[in-house]
Amino acid sequence: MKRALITGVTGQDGAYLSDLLLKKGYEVHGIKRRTSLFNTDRIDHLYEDPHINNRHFVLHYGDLTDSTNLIRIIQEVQPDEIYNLGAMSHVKVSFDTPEYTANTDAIGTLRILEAVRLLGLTEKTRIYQASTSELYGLVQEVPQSERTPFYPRSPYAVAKMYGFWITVNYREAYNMYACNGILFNHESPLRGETFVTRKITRAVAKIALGMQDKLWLGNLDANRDWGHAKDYVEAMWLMLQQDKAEDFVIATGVTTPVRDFVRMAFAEVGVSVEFKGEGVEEKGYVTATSNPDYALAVGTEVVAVDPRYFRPTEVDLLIGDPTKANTKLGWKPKYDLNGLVKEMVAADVEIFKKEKLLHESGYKIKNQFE
Ligand code: NDP
Ligand code: GDR
Repeated sequence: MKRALITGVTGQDGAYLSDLLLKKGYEVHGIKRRTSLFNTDRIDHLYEDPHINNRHFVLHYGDLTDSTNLIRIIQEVQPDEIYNLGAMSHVKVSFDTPEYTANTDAIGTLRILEAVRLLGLTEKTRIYQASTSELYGLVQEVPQSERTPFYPRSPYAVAKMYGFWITVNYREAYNMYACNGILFNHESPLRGETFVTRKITRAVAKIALGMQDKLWLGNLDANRDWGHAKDYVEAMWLMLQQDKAEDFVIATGVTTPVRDFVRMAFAEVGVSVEFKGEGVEEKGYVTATSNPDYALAVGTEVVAVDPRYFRPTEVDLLIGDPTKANTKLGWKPKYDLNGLVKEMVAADVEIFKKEKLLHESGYKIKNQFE
């Protein structure tokens, strides 16, 4: 039985990857942080009682900023594969916490590689590093491939650039099986609530159900190559099953502006939205509704721009070229953007329908101590 260790197991990708590896018969170990509230919502369905023998899913407390702890866990687990998914992963927040972001995302990657080297596991343990399309930053060429030069545009991307190159360096210097997946944006119903797609699908559900008036967004002109996280964790696994460690771009090859994602999400609840105005004055209005369950008045303003969500330096256009992954890994995404939006909106409508029902039955969801 193969043993995998996942950092960032409580995150979106950690949850989908754990699921995938368990289905493939792996013993999966995950590193989770100690937090004052439970942070295991996404993986609770995989939990196994610690009192049973031969568990297939084991969690360890740890943090990418603590070398001693990483060394101890890696020594204990002796993993065949490490997936380094843990990170301060929010681009906008990285401008507020640049030093912490560098410590976790850049030096954290070094700590993993160095632990494997110090423990003499370089021949046994294969390493996947979660690199990102944010490395491309200021547009140098489109579509972006493994050969496109990097120009990072945030403390997050600069930290991830160190992670990328230190992974390449350990591969070359110590002959380790270590590789980078340069993954473009990937989303799902498990996506963190402050990333733009999930922020949109949650707001669309709440607006349709009469629980929110308006969605405030930042840059509507940004273009992203959005895929489904389920497809992308499959690519991570494939990258560690090859004869030789290499770096791969994982993307759909289709790019879409944030504004169109908003339209597509509203369309899922039968609401047509059109945008008028420019820059911070741009607004989205309801132009028609086709589902009587979600009747909003034509002309209602449902989207507006708040410059608070602008970034000091932005990444305007991402569109990936996944040819190498298609040909060498045989990887092709199963989801398209329509399928992704449909699944995300449906999941959020379910969540807020339940919340609304509880509220209408007299249960207080928030402010329970008022
Ligand atoms: P999430 O933000 O959903 O998850 C991040 C995970 O990292 C969480 O489990 C989080 O723990 C953990 N974490 C944060 N800080 C630390 C730390 N100091 N020590 C240990 N763990 C920590 O990210 P995703 O699942 O979306 O992304 C996975 C990885 O892939 C990240 O490295 C991200 O930067 C990268 N990436 C993501 C892309 C995407 O579109 N999703 C695209 C390209 C790259 P907690 O739950 O406690 O917060
Ligand atoms: P990104 O994802 O920065 O690409 O990083 P995010 O969803 O945060 O932003 C995408 C684009 O949407 C614009 N935007 C907004 N973004 C947020 N979060 N909130 C808003 O209100 C809003 N309005 C407009 C942003 O300016 C941006 O252009 C994600 C993360 O998962 C990274 O960890 C990962 O490396 C990259 O994807 C690939």
